[in-house]
Amino acid sequence: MAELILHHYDEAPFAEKIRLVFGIKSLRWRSVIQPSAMPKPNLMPLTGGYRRTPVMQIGADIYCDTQLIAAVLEKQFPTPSLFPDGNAGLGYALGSWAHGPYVVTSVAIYMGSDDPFSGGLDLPAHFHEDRKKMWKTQFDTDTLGPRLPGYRAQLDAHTDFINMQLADGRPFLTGNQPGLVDLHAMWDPWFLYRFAPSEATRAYARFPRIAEWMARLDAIGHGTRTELDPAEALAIARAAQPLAATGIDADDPIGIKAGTQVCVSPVDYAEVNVVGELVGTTISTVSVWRRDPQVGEVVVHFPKIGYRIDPV
Ligand SMILES: N[C@@H](CCC(=O)N[C@@H](CS)C(=O)NCC(=O)O)C(=O)O
Repeated sequence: MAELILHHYDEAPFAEKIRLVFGIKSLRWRSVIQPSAMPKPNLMPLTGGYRRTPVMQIGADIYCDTQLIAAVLEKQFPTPSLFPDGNAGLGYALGSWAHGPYVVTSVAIYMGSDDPFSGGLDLPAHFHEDRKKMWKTQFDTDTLGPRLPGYRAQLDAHTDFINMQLADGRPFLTGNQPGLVDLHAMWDPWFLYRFAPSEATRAYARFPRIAEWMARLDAIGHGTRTELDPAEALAIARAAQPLAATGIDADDPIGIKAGTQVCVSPVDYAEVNVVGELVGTTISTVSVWRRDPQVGEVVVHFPKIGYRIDPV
């Protein structure tokens, strides 16, 4: 199999989720650092416009969204499993909680707090404006101020779920081993401690088990990471052929024929039309073929949950 390449940046909490998957499974992977805000000239040729982080590349196959990336890695590298308690369906389903109300709450707190750079991270000057535009489907950043107490109350209620799981002294949320449920749940503390530390202190200081659990997750590490130049990643895609098309799932209710030009877009935020030829669907994924002058033929894969598929 071609190398696993992760397009990411160190500060991205969604990327941390996948770095921890690499850690849990002790995988070797190549790290391509992409900008934390637009423009992303070395990513667009691969994704056709999708800008979110992370993106996983295996040769000329491009996997968008951590829901799909985690599922692909679980399939290719089943042990140790991301579902140590065996509840894969529940583990994947919790992604819709994590990526929806849970994450949006913390991002709103960060965006609405007085100083968006309070975490002292090395962010570009236009980061706040970039994120304001990106999150506009979920909230209007300029009017968040008076709503912050409400968002903080929401966050505390979500945090309480985590605390409940840890209350019996177990090391990880589903038992003795870490899994995808931990990675869904760690997003908000991981993000807030880095991007809005005073908000993190307010939210988590009274839950000492959360800091202990975060330290255990941190100790997992990221597997074996070696850096790769973005231009080399583009060259790898150019030299590779995408996997053979799987065709349309026999029970697919979308009713679009293989070979049709379609556009795929996230529906929650950072909407963009990735245009290509529909080459495959499964019950949970959609794949589009594209040709790009810089990378030749690539297939871009998305999960169906959280994405819209329309004929062009
Ligand atoms: N549902 C997506 C969300 C990814 C996401 O929102 N990532 C953040 C970074 S942690 C992002 O894309 N920020 C804007 C950017 O990196 O351009 C996933 O699970 O991968």
